[in-house]
Amino acid sequence: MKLLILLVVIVGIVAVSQLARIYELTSLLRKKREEEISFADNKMNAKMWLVFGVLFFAGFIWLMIRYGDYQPPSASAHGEEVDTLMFFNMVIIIIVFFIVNTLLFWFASKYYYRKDRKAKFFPHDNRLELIWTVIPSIVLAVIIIYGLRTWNAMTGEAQADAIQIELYSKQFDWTARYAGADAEFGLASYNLITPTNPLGIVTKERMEESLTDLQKSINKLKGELDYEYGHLMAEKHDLEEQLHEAAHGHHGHDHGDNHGEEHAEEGHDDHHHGMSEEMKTAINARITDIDRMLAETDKITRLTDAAYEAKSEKLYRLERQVERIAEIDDYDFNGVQAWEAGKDDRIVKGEFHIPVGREIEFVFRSRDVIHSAYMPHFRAQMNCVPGLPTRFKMTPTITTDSMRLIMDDEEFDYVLLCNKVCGAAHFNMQMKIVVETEEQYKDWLEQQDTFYVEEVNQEEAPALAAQEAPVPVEEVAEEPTETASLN
Ligand SMILES: [Cu+2]
Repeated sequence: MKLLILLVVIVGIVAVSQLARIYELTSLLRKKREEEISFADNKMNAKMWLVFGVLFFAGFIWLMIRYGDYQPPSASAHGEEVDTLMFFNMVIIIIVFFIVNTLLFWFASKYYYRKDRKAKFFPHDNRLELIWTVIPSIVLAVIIIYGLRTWNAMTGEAQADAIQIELYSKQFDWTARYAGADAEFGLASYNLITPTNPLGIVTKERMEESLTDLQKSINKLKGELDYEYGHLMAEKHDLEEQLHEAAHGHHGHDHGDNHGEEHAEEGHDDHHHGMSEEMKTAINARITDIDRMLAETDKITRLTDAAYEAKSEKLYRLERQVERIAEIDDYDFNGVQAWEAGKDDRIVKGEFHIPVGREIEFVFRSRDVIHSAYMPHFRAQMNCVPGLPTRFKMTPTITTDSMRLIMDDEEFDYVLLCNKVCGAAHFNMQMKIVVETEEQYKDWLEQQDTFYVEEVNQEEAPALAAQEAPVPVEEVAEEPTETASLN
């Protein structure tokens, strides 16, 4: 079908161009040059400019009336300000739009070509330059200052009693976390992510488990690198050369005793004329070691330079992870250790609830790529960046039930969307938001499991594990998000 349409279009273009060519050729016969346009033609064009201009404005006005009010009412305290800011900007843009386009159509129509008229040469005018530089500068400054003030008010510090909610994004869903009674989120580390602990919240058990796993991988890699045939042979060769050179240097020493003594006084003897006996013993011991290792044929690996490089890099990263986890050990929240703060955190998927009229402080994190948390009804949007927690505060002002009445839609629900094209299932990355009274909210929150129960009961709760696509720990941990460990 598409092919057919394409074919029709191509045939159409060919036909029109052929017609134009024929017209050109016949104009020769008619003794009239094709580019000679008559006064009547010009006059006609001038009129069409006006007609088109009027239709253009009419179309614009119709669109504004039909679709101008495209947003549902704002459901957050700061939303009103965002809408006012938007309205202010639109008014300025529309005024300029009408002025510029009126002049464009009107001038094009008025000054159509006439044989007896010559264009005026008007290269420069300081006053004009001044006017169209200064006025836009002032208008832009007003827009920017007004916008910045609104933005600063929206993103400023949250009140001390604001409810803390973390929105955690990954391809392709959202997880919400409530800080619990201590109003502190438990520390999370991407090194500790498992299918049952998708946010990587720190627990003592998980840390130990992770360290054991890491140590196993590290030992395996170290073995492969230590027993690499090419490197062992190169090292042996190098050591033998050193011994040989040392022997040679010692020989030369015999010929110049005085010279040697001078150097001995300066403490340079070893440096210049071979090595100490301990050094030789050490080198010989290493050579014996290498010979022994080379004999252990089952352990010997043979790696290309690239593979050796890649494995060394991997080893380095695993060792960094061990360091990072060790750092968590030292971390404390006002005297509470890292793995204690997370125990009362509540983790919810599918939908999350917030109370009307209370300030909510959102913290955003991302596991993989940049996502964008977008809550259109609350006029709220913030990027979720791997390794860089972001935040946003807002106060919902209309409950879901009230909004259903306002919208006259029984099915209406607030929604959290991803507003950054983040991959194949981006379109479906959403979470329902329920705004309700504080009592309803508290009841709902009470029913949500705390994180630690979840972790302990992980064998008894296969349903939760099944919800999450299993993420192999190593795969996630290998992502080069250097700053992602302690957020
Ligand atoms: Cu996304």
